[in-house]
Amino acid sequence: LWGLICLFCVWQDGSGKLSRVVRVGTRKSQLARIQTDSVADKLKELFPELSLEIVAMSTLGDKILDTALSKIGEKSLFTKELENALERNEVDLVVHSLKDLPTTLPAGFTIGAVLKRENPHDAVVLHPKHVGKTLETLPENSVIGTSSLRRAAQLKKRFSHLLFKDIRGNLNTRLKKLDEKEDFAAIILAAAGLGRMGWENRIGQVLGPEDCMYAVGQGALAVEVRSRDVDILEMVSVLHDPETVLRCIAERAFLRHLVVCLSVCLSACLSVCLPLYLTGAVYSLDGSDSLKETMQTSVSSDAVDERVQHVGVTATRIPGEAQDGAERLGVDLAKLLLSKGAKEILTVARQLNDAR
Ligand code: DPM
Repeated sequence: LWGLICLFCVWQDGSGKLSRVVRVGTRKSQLARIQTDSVADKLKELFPELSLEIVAMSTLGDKILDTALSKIGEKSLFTKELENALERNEVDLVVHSLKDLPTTLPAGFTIGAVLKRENPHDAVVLHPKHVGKTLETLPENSVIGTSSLRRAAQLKKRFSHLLFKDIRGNLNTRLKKLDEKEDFAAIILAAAGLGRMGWENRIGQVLGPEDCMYAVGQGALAVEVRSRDVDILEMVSVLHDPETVLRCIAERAFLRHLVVCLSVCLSACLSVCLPLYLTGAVYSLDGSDSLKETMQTSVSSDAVDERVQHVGVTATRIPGEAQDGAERLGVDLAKLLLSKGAKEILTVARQLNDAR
């Protein structure tokens, strides 16, 4: 392993000095920069001789700020430009939130590292005048800002005294819209993103799975690389957190199976623990129709490394058998929900959302 890494790091230039610059692509938002810097710092710690350069770029998702996310739809909105830069060799790796990465990556790319998951839950950020309240105690007809169909569907059903409206923009923009106007009583954001921004103190309430199940991959960072770039793949693979990898393979397999079967782009939601228990659910847009099931598998782990992708993830250091088991769990759970009518719920949800 070290032989390989050093071969890659030690690149002789004309002057005989060590120089191999690894370029790291990122979006320009503050959250994206923080996430990228945290991964770059870890790489520098593990490979002190490595020279890293951060390349920041805007993506389509950053430019279209006035349309509901669910309308402009594709998850690749935030990742396409970065993948183009990877393809053109302008950058060597890209740091993403795993939940923003489609479950099927374009050919030639793979997720070379999934880092240890932070708090995967969603959180309520309250307007300053409502501090101390919860979703339950907010006044009748209070407006909650979220562009996530997943969050709105679950919360509408549970907190029927509240109204839900789209809110767009990066985290800084959203907090500003919340604090400086009277449009929203609260907004819903991922606890992980708030934590990375240093805004934990704005969290009024963390939503457990009984209130709002989190999205596939939420709270974990992923490093996307060219799948043929064995040196970079080998280098970033030390960042993998085995438990997070297995959980996220199960989650992504679940979502991919639903998406492939239905060709819908709706988030399904779930939570996992080891030994792998996977709870998955699908919801109609207003949450009135839903299906939720839990399945489990024991992930045995004796098999050897292999460079096989599991829902886009390459994790050579994690036993292939365990990854297979996690992927099967996700697919089986999706099949179970489909057999109980998930297809009908998601098809209607999709039609209604398209017509909004
Ligand atoms: C995806 C969704 C959202 C992001 C949809 C969902 C939230 C959109 C919104 C797929 N990507 O979760 O149902 O609130 O309008 C995103 C955030 C993070 C990664 C911000 C957030 C940070 C947390 C993480 C946007 N992507 O969800 O509050 O790394 O998991």
